[in-house]
Amino acid sequence: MLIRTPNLLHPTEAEATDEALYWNRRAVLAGLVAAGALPQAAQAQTPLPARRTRTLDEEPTPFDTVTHYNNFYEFGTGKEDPARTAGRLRLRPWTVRVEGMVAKPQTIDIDQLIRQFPLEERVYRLRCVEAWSMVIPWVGFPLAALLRQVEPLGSAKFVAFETLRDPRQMPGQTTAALQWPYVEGLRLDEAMHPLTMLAVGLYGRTLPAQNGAPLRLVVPWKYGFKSIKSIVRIRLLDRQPPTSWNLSAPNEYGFFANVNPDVDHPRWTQSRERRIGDWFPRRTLPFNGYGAEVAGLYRGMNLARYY
Ligand SMILES: Nc1nc2c(c(=O)[nH]1)N[C@H]1C(S)=C(S)[C@@H](COP(=O)(O)O)O[C@H]1N2
Ligand SMILES: [Mo]
Repeated sequence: MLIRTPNLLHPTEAEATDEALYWNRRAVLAGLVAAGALPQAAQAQTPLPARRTRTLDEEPTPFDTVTHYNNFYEFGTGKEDPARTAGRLRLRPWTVRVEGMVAKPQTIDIDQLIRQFPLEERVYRLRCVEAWSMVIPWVGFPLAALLRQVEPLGSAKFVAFETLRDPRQMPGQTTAALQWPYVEGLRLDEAMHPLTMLAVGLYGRTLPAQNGAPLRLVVPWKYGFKSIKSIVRIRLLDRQPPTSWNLSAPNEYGFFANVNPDVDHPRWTQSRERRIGDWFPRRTLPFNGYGAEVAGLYRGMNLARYY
């Protein structure tokens, strides 16, 4: 029996074989779903053709790790809980309401959304506030494309995001781990930045439930908790919205949450991180390595105060 240490070592040949078996199993599952033998929630991920527009000079984290080491408190606080329990999330039908200070509020069906914008594959680093990181090939489109479509009013200055709230599908919501629903927010200029994306897939396929299916935010220069999963509502506001981790521990998690090696978390350093799969830690980069593109958004701001 293979002793699995996927978080410490690069995948071995045995693990690669495991992955082939895994995909084979997914094909069997897809057949069962087609035959109506399984609920929708257990559906296999379907291919999502996308043009690669951004790559990284770093090895992507293996699919198996990306989908079995997750933070998704709606499905438990353990890293391996979401992979086991998120299958009960019903992914269809799914709509996203975009509203607030916009000229054209809209309720959009997820499949319409996927067809509407050209899909891109972008390989980004994801840096969790807990000082680990991964490299993930996301599939999605710029959030700006969706926001432009609803025509933000001049008064709109912030964007608020909300995850589904349904304790029957999300057992973690029967606990007080956080206030529910999970909420996040960005300044409008951050939301409109070309690096900010709405992801609908990873590794060339629709998102697994545990990674935030069917639609999640990805903001690569911020700590992972800003990248809210399973979004049902997007609101444009004139005021800074509350955000889940800031509500839970305001002295530990700020609204901006820009990756910053110079501002330590009160209980641990942010100057280093461990890439999942690596043995040795590496130095954390300002803005997670995206500073050349985004530092200008914060010119003149004291980033130790606005953490
Ligand atoms: N709704 C919701 N979104 C969430 C979270 C969560 O608990 N609930 N966790 C966040 C945190 S802390 C991180 S690091 C990333 C993890 O994304 P991943 O599991 O796809 O790597 O999701 C973020 N989005
Ligand atoms: Mo995180």
